[in-house]
Amino acid sequence: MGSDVSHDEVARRLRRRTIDMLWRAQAGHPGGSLSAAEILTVLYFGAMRIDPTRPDWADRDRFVLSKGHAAPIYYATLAERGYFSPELLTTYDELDSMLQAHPFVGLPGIDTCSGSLGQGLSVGIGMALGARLKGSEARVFVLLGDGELQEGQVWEAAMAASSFGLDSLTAIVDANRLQLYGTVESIVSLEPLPDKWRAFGWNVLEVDGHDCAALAAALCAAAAPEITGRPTVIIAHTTKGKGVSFMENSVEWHSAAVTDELRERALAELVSGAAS
Ligand SMILES: Cc1ncc(C[n+]2csc(CCOP(=O)(O)OP(=O)(O)O)c2C)c(N)n1
Repeated sequence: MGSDVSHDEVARRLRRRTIDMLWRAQAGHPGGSLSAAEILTVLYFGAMRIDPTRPDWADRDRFVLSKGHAAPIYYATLAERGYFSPELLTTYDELDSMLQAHPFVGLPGIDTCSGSLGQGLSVGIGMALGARLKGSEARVFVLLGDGELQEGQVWEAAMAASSFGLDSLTAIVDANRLQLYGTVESIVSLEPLPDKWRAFGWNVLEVDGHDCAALAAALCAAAAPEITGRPTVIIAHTTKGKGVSFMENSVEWHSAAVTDELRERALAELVSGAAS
């Protein structure tokens, strides 16, 4: 990690910054931001080969936040990693801010726009093919929501990625079991999800998406030399709203405004680690 701060502590800081951004803006997506805290921490403070002082470095690893509505925790991660000042986070969702509700290129560290669900894996394929053409060893990581997997384009991309033998591509599914309207299972079932990815030619790993060591090990395994010619998907089992008790497993907190009182409660829990 390059510092003595633990991954868990970084994830907690990202959650606190996220709550503050959402409170200030009185808008945004808490649940799907909080579920991804450890995933982003392990990527940006361990797995990815990046240099925040050179965001345009040609051989950097690439990240695509396909579930673009989780922008707040993404911005918090980039700030925490040193791409820009954390002060900029106070402008989240303001008119003319670089930190819009969904990511767009222009902010240091962001390689692609996102927000329209279903498209990010296709973008990641393009990045991985581009790196291959240039002889670059850059790896590409794409974070998808499980509700997002209900978009057909994801499966077209999944088919293409294995057909192209893109072993430099890793998809991570933030499998928090909820989407906007309810449980993923009750709306359009994805099961058996690991078998589906396998049938599409992918190497499949499953982990507890809040266990930083397990996530780090899975990301390492995805890059192992024996995984040749196949992309890897990591199905990360997570809790929507993780870290704030009243947001956990709550579809109401997919998108909702954080009041002054709830901000205080959330921040207090994120100091003490009161939620499960
Ligand atoms: C193409 C498209 N349709 C609808 C939406 C609106 N939308 C935003 S978030 C969301 C639910 C996504 O669920 P999931 O992928 O599980 O995300 P998470 O639970 O991790 O927040 C929807 C339908 C969108 N952004 N893009």
